[in-house]
Amino acid sequence: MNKHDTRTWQTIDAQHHLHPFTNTRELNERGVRVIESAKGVYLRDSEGNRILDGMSGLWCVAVGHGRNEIADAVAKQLRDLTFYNTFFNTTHPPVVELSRRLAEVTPAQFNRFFFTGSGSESNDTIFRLARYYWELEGKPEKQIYIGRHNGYHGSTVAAASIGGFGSMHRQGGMPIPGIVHAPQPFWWGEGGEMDPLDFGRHVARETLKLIDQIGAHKVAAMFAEPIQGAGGVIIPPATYWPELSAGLKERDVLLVSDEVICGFGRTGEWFGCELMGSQPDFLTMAKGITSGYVPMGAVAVSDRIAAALLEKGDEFAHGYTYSGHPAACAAALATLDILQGEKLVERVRDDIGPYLQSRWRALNDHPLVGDANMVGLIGSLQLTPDKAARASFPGEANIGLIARDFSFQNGLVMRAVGQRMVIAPPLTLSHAEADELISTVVKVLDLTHAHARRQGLVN
Ligand code: PXG
Repeated sequence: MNKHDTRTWQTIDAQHHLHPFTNTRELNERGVRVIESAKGVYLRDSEGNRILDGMSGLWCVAVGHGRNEIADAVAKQLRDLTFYNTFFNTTHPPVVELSRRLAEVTPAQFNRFFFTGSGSESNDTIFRLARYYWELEGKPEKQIYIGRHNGYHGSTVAAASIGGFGSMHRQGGMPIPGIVHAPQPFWWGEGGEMDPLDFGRHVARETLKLIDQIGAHKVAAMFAEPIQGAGGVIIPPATYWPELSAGLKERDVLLVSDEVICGFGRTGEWFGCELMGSQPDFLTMAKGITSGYVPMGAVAVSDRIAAALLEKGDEFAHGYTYSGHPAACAAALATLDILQGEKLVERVRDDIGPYLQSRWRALNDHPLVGDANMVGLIGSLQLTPDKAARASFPGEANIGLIARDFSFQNGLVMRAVGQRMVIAPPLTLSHAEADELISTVVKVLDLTHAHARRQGLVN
């Protein structure tokens, strides 16, 4: 590969690259940042800046960057068996081994796995599979899917439709028919005068009411993230999941727990549904499954669904060339070895999680912070000009983007989702790195506060 200076990379990128979730015209005017290498929790850009990767790439590099164990396992696999499909009466050792290992780490009801290339493909797979399941069960009228406003499930057609992002629905004729969106358990923004616990119960009941209005006999499944990630790390009140999951069970509506962000230790449990206490029928997996080293997704299929497919089903007419790609399986196996060998899930639950959480929650004392919350190593900061009133900044103030830019300039990747700052650092984060993260966030908040004062947005 060529070696260029920053300016040259930017020029060529501006000429030839169409970026995801980006206004490429605006980006080209601004000039893109070039990340050249990474090790552990640190990135290095083409200007030689060292940046703490507070977002694990894009919620995925759970075991940290540049681990030889994974790189070596992938290289060896590419030499031993570059590719073979898993369609026509064939399998290969890494996909067999990975299926067994996933059965060990997922909740007890999951013992069968379908492989994909991404989280989006996984959700599109479930979209087809859950309807097929109900056909096999003699209930073909169970066709409707429940998604949530401000939920994110990917960018393919079904996944984007189930997700609740208006910006996505406005382009390309989405959502497709057969999907109804339920409210989100976002107390800060939508809880009004209600106490958070009451609000959690209220949103769960509203969701169940919506299902009853449609008729539960017509509803196939509900898709939901245990904690909404891309929507701004919305950690639901403790009452939400128990109420919702019991109500879905009563109505025989399947639950899809989208674990693309929450899975593989992010919340301090293997899967977010375990922390929230729901009993899903499907798990959507991607990102952390390979720690982002190689693209891969998977669908965990519960025993109940698998039994119907195996006993009553015909060929499931669905599959991807790269379903169970050997190199991706090798990356996933090496990732599981690290997660288990270094007890990273337990470390998030008992050590680095509680440590970062207590320092993060202390940010509630900052005048700009309305709500600082974190579970495991996934957290959010709600920015506000007035905590008591739970007020928002005017949209045109772009306060989140201002804070995000201060963060990058000061050596920390922290994302902005509207007026929420979100963070999900690698699970390998050390205590010293956590201290550095927090002191940079304090600096970013001070800079953003000073900016807001200059703009007359706060007193
Ligand atoms: N489900 C969830 C919960 C996700 O977070 C997907 C599905 C789709 O996965 P793929 O692998 O198809 O991207 C995701 C992806 C953001 C952002 O801005 C988040 C994701 C993707 C892109 C941007 O936070 N999550």
